[in-house]
Amino acid sequence: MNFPLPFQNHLAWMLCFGLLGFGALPSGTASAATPGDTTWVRAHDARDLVWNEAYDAYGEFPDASTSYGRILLYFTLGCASSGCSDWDYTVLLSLVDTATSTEYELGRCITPYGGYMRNGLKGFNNNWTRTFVYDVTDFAGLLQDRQKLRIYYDGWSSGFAGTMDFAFIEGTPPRPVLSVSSVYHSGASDWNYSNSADFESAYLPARTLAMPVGTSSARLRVTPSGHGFDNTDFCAEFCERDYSVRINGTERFRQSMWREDCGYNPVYPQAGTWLYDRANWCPGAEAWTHFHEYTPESGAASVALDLDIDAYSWSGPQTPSYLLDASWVCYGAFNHILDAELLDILSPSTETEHARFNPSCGRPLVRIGNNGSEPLTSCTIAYGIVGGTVCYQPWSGNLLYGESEEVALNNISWPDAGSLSPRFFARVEGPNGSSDEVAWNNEKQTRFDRVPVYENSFVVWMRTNARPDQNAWTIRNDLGEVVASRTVFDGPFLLHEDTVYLPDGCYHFQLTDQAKDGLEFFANADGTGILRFARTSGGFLASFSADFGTQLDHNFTTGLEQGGVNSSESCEVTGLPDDVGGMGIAALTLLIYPNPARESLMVEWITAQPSAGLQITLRNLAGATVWQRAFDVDQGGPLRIALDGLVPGLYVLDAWSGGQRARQLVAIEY
Ligand SMILES: [Ca+2]
Ligand SMILES: [Ca+2]
Ligand SMILES: [Ca+2]
Repeated sequence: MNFPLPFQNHLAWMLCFGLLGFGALPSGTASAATPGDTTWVRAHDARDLVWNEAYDAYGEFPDASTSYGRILLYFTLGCASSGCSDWDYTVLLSLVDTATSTEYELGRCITPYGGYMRNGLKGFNNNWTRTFVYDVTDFAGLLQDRQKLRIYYDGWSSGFAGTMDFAFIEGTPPRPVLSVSSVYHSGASDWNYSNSADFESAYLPARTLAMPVGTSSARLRVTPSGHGFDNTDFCAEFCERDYSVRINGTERFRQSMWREDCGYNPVYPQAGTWLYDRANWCPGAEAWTHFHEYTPESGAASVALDLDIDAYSWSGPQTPSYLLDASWVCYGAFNHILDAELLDILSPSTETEHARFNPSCGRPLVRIGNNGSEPLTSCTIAYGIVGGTVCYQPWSGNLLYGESEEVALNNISWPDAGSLSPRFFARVEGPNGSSDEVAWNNEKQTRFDRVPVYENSFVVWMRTNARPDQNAWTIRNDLGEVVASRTVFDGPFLLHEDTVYLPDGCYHFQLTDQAKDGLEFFANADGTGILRFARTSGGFLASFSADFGTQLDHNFTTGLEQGGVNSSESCEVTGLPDDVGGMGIAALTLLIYPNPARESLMVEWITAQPSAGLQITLRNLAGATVWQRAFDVDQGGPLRIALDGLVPGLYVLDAWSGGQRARQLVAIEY
């Protein structure tokens, strides 16, 4: 069925798994009714989920009068008031449109083997929570006024708890939603796969989907998960299969229903087989939603769509089954041509999602994306510690609408991390050398923890288990260069003591396991290994969980606190716009006076005020930065640069604002 949505209220973000860091929130300050302002709505508040049933609550959502650029569902899973269950159960989150009795799935996650959380073992206790974030902007037309929100807990023993928080971020969406249709929806009913023909005719028949007048693009969002395994093919939980989608008779999309990162789950270790890869889910993690973009023929009023799971046969006591949800969303024309986004700060971060490689002292890692209709081919990423030196790094690539990319940034000036509660920020500027049409999604900030400090020389103290051939470790410096490693071990159940000497700096230790089952796992016969760092003088510096799955990552410094590390990279140099006036970089027209200058230098823009903040750097002719500062957009002009303490001579002034740059030689006199 098709439900027309009366309001242009949508943002389509094709995240590979619809997750954003909870702490990586937009950094804009709130004021009345401006883009980026966020309205929060809570629908379930630590609701105990203790039996296999639907838990309903009503959300009081904003009315249709305000436009939202994005709507996110933050679902926080925790232990029930009676404690966490031992088992991995499916949790389905949905909106129930009571007018049509249609249930729209908004997200799906699987509980962890929660005995560890309940019992206070392995670093967990009853206060454990994990927040999953789902982009539900496609359902904007339904998330209005009073609506029924459902948590279906597919578990048979107590229990877990769930909280639903919706964030409505004001703004104009990239393209308006014209309609959203539920195409396939199992809900919590297992769809049994006896054989392909029966399965397809019963659950996944071909559909004809109407498209409203004005549809210029559409997408299919599909969330599948496979369950059951007591059969010859271990299907559908432990067998990798594809689904394919035909539109008007032609196969347009093919997608594996598999997650191969369960052994790198940030919620670890757990009881049970937490590290086995599965059919699009992991215990304690979310089921991924796959997004398929489609451009219909101009004027087409409908499409014929058919989703099929690849045919297979099996035998044995347990029938494979699937939970599957698919929605079809039709959109009007794009609202923005150029809209880059800072999607996530992966490192430094305190997010559970990124806990495997944080805290960090090394290169920051961010994810940028394109929400505009024009491919994003370049931008500048400004970043650093809030209130400290601003670093700039140019990025180039080719991101189509909805695509994203991780970007490793050059090291930041960690001495700026000296404040009590430092925050890190990253911001995209100047997409394709031009102005960004949507400002609210350009910047995010994170809080972060310090890494531990070790002595310059210590011992990597590792006892192998029965399968040392699966393991190797490396230590890399902050440039990513391997400075110590062991890739071959002398034999099983042997202690290896490797003394390393590391000059003052930031380092990344990594231990890998090709079998993805760590140095200890209850469900194999490999016995138990041990990994510790030890002092050369005796005693241990650090101990690590042997039950780590795929890979163990650990960042640390030697000799200095994190805040004292001077990176061997310099972000100021990297970010200098040496190609001012070159291709793709618009000139920023500034008036810089007087020149020569004595006590101060004034900077004023000649034409329009810059749309992004203005950064100004002064370098001497040896290339050393002698003065640097970022100005807010609304600072107004002219800006005054005090020249106190600068020796007379020639200096290079560089100014950036978004994708616009200016450079001028200035002289300072006595
Ligand atoms: Ca089918
Ligand atoms: Ca933007
Ligand atoms: Ca192993």
